[in-house]
Amino acid sequence: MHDAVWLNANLATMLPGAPYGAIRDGAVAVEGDRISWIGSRKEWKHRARDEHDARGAWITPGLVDCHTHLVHAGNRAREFELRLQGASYEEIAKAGGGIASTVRSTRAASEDELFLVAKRRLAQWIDEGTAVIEIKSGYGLDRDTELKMLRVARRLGEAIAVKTTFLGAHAVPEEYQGRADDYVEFVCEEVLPAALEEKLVDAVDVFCERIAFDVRQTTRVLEKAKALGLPVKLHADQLSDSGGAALAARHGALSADHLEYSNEEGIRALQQAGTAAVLLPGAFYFLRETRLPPIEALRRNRVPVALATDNNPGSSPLSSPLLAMNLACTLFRFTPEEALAGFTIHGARALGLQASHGTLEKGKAAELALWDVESPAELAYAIGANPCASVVRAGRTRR
Ligand code: DI6
Ligand code: FE
Repeated sequence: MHDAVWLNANLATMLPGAPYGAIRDGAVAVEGDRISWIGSRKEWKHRARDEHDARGAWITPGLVDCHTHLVHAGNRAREFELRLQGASYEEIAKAGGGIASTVRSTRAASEDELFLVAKRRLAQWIDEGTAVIEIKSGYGLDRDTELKMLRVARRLGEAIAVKTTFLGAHAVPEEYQGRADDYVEFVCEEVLPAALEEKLVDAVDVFCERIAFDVRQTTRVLEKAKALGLPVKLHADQLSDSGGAALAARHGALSADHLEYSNEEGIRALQQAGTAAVLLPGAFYFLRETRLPPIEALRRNRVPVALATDNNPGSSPLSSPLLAMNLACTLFRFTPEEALAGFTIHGARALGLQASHGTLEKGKAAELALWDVESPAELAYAIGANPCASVVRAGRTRR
């Protein structure tokens, strides 16, 4: 006896084979928090305590947003205005705005204030069928604020599954100006160990970029993370080619993110290391980038390509996974199927969750999104619509 079954549904399993791994007129059953049966309706000869009529909806795995800076205080609308008057993102950062300005707001906010704004923001992900969200630190840049951000991220785990990423090496804070190496030591020897001790860290990330940390400094943080037994990720080649993709691959990173300026060698290295690429069309759009990520090379080398919102106040104030899918199609020429794969099977892979999330398969987490659409391409097609009809979390209908 299964706990519940959804009948009269089309299933986008996202498994390779058919487009979207589709099973038309399918059935999916759950027991506890796992998928216990999936297949074609005709073969469903079992019983379940709850029978749901999905009314022809498409069911996908709950979405996975594998790269966000969701926990932060304040906003940067003023910088948006300045950029519209001609200032560049890098100029604003160098003049003490940018990340530093969000650091000031985030340090000033109490943990409860930070939790409330983040929770309000998070509602949109839940409404759009998200099952897992990754949340980075990196707007504290001191011990207490980094820990505060990570605690807030953990608390948000009541509403949705959260993976935390320590991004202490996001920028050099004002008090360490001109002493970037000392800051890197502080991050490695004080902040990261303290965060780990409170069990606040699932992975470690570094902003490897000419306005942030160079390859040597990045390597120091990645090696420390590995010595502590933590998986790593990397902000790589967003604004310039600093060999970030190859560096991520060399360290066996879960993912290398952004990649606008990555070269083919770096892409091949990702493939060989099994590192996922994460593309962030929100940042590309909002910064009006013109250099496209190497999408053909990623396809040719069969690198799993995840998509994410990169939600952050400076380069991607985007709070919609669905809109990110649309942007990937219009700006990067993704197919709608690639876009959905980016937020399911490949997004899960970028967080090391491929065994439990990202596809509809027996034994995987019972995290489902039901969509009022006639075809799954509609998810990436519409601009600003939300056809999510309901969400199943840990086997139970939550929305
Ligand atoms: N890359 C980005 O695009 C964001 N962080 C990063 O490492 C920008 C963060 C910000 O401007 O606040
Ligand atoms: Fe980012």
